[in-house]
Amino acid sequence: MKAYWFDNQPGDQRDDHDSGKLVDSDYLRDLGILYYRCPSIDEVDAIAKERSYKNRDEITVSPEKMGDVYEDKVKMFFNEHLHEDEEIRYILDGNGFFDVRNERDDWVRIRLEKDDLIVLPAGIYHRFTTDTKNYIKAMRLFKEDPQWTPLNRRPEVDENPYRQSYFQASSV
Ligand code: KMT
Ligand code: NI
Repeated sequence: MKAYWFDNQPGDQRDDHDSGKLVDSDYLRDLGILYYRCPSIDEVDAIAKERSYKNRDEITVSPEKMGDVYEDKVKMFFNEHLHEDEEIRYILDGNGFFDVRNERDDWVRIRLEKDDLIVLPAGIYHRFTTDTKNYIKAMRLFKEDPQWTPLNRRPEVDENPYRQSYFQASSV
């Protein structure tokens, strides 16, 4: 895992967009983001148990797996959105970026690799992309009744109660 401020430069979303300014783990914690290194599935199982996650699936995002729809999917994942539940991802192979907003609407880019597990809190605006290698395999963990629907950013979504609670809980 590596977290840094997004450079806001034009170019492919899959480029690094690394401004050179790192973001430390305390700041991620202030945003409500949890990060764990899980070298084996045992650590993932423990986190899932503690947080009452009962289900999981695996997704491979690559042109090989997705064929013609790959480019569209990658663009869709990159639409800024939030969820009314946490988003937990455990990286099984490959790489990808989660971009998360702070309260000033700056983007923090989080680069994930194999064995990284990330928990994004409900209500945080974020987006996802593969990198230039165009390959990631990830486990998605969810509770029995996942509130996974992405709510794309718009004025009504800013007023969403889960967004409001996130704002109150995060300390930046
Ligand atoms: C997401 O939440 O955008 C995804 O599930 C993308 C693939 S998982 C790394
Ligand atoms: Ni999401």
